[in-house]
Amino acid sequence: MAKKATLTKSQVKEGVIENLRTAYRKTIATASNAQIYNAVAMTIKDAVLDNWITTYDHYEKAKVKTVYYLSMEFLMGRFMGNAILNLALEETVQEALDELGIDVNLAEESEPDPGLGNGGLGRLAACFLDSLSTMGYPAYGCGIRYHYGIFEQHIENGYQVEKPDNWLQHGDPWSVRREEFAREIKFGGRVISVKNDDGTYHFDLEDYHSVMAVPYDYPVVGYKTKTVNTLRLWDAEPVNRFDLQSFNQGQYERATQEQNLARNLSSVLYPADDHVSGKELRLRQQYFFISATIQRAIEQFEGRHGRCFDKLSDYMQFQLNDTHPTLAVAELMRVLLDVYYLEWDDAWEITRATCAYTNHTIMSEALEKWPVEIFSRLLPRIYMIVEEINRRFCVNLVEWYGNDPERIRKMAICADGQVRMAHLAIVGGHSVNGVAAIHTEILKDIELRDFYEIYPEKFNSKTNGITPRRWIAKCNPGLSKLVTKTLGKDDWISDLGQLAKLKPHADDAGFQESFMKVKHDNKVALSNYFRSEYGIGVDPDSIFDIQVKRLHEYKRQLLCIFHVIDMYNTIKTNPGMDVRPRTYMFSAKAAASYHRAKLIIKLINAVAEVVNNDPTIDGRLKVLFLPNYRVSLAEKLVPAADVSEQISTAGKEASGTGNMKFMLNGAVTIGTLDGANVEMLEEVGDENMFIFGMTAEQVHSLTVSGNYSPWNLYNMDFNIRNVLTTLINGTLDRNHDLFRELYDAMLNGYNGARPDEYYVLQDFAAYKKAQEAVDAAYKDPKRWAKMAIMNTACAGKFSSDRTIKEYADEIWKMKPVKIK
Ligand code: 26V
Repeated sequence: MAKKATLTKSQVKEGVIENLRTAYRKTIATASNAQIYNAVAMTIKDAVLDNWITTYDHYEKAKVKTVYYLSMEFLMGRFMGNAILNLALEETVQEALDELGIDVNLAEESEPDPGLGNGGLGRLAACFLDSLSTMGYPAYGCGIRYHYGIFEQHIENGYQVEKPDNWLQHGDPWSVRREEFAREIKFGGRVISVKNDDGTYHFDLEDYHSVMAVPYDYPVVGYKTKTVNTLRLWDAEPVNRFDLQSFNQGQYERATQEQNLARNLSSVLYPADDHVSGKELRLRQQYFFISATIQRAIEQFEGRHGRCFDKLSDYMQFQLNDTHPTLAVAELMRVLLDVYYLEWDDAWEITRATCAYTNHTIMSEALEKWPVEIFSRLLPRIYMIVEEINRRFCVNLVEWYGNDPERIRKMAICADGQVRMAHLAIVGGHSVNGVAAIHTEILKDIELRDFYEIYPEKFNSKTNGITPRRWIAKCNPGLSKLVTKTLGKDDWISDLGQLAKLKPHADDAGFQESFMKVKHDNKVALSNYFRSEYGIGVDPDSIFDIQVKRLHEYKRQLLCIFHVIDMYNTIKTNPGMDVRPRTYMFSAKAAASYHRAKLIIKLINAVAEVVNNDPTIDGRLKVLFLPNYRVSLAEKLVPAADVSEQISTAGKEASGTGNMKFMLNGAVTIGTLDGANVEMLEEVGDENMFIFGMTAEQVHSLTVSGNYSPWNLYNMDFNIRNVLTTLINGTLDRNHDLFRELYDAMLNGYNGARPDEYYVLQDFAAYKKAQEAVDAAYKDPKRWAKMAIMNTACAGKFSSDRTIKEYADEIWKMKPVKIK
């Protein structure tokens, strides 16, 4: 069909009918929902293609500086609704589909939710891409086209059960396969030196195995702009599919081996974000997408600028999303040394000026370290380069500090039989950033202190953000309409600071009423969804209290469920108690191998079972565990929340981004002084947020002192004792022993861990008090409405547009580019 930058209603209609006909041999009457979705998606993608091409023609001609956001994870969420919003086609598509008798919602709900990430880190990458395009920064997101994303979570008998997520099953209408950019990626083998014409040498590999990396490009459409950037996901294919000869020459075994290598490589996302397992396949995945990305980027540079590699960093920046893409440092060195024959010192200077590293966690279990044995066998040339980087770095350390073996062992890139990726990323780049102010301070003061001492100029902070397109405009049309009506225009969607203009309306009775009506409508919509999806009813007049995020001990889902148990106990002994009815909603995936996290899921379900079926509770408490937390579920929950639970042990949550989504949508936060909560408090003020618990400093000194004794709390605090007893007295399970592990973990420590490592009991009393304050505030509708409005009004800082501008100004030194 005709390709135009924007679509008319009749073009949408024709496109859908035509795509159904040509792709599926179907009509609207006979097509399945998935087919209809695909046909609509293809129509919308068609409308994007011209701008996509124009954008890259312009980038090529103007030789623009480009950022490569390198990430193992992109948790994009559904494409279609977002593309329709950003193209300003909502009404057109709605009307066209209405006239065709297609339900837009049904079409949108038929899109699989691509779960190519674990949690915050992957979702942040997706929000960043939206902001990059919206603000006009030339950018690529580069990652892996996993055939299976994060597992689908089912709950069976209260337990998490993982099922494969076959998101590509019905096709992939947003991607364009770019076979012309396929590149060979080499693993294993032996390093050999090869004589150059001028008598010098360079290194190469022989007897290696290889796979082809084939890029699939996905459009990233800017909001109401012409810019369309690219998310480039690399898929692995066997080399012999391109080179049938090796097959014919009887190298059957080798060919099958390489088939398998390819099949495994891009098959599945590693579904754990809590610890590193040192699995070889993950290292393979990392080198696979990094080598492909770097090879292609350097070729593109050469095409535009020739071999003036001393200017490389003026034209491209590689942002490393955590340590997962850190091989970029060594791979860029390899290409400059072995392909273009640069001198080490020149290559090193260029590499350091081009790479920048973002740290997303201070949980030491999640720091990536690779056994030298695996690393050197799988990537022998890369390992040589890393060793040389390490050797030179250690020589520098001796120059700076004298011969101090302990310091060298602590700071080296290779030590104790391991390659430490964070050290490589810090040494091999020009920037190290944390993702919220408090997080960066902890990195500088504690976690990365030694490195801060030698490279203070590299350290900087970039508080995370979320894209207002998906996280209010798309997911909360009611609130968006109200904001637009109140501010007169809708340009706040790409200039979120303007929400501050709502502040004067926070006391206005009329505005309060409209605002709370939107919230109530969203709660009703969510209740209806629960009824149709799970067959459960919830009271939209109850407080919607929501904790959704990965399941981790440090995030303290336990604290929240302990409070529910405490409320339950309290109402049971005090049946006339006057509390606002509350619906507690949890949703969280646990890493498949994280036993404790899975037990906590079982506990939440066990509490739900008891509380929801106890007639004395009489609707005052309700507990839901919503299976399969994912972006599209978050989009339904966030607009309906009254209370947002952000209750991690202070000092442990690097930033959090769910906290920002809830704030933006007018939920009030109950939270600790952790991550970005600290900055949310600065924006919204303590009269509009419920802050409780120990500070990061207090947590740190209590830990260092070794003086924490949960038994004292148990003995002194009746409520705590009662909660813990409930875990083992048969209330929650008949055999009494299911939750004894949690009981022991709290009081005695379990399997060598410290008792109550995350200070759930220590913060319990403060949390309970804060929850009482929540209850009291909710009883006063005007006060609550004002708080809710102020949260939305003060959320402007947390737009990822602001974050990206800071990265561009301070790290990448880039300017936006206008596409005409
Ligand atoms: C670590 C690992 C370890 C090895 C196995 C696979 C894997 C996958 C992911 C990770 C890193 C998890 C780090 C992460 O998601 N951090 C979150 O980043 C958010 C965005 O900056 C931030 O808001 C959250 O506070 C932080 O927990």
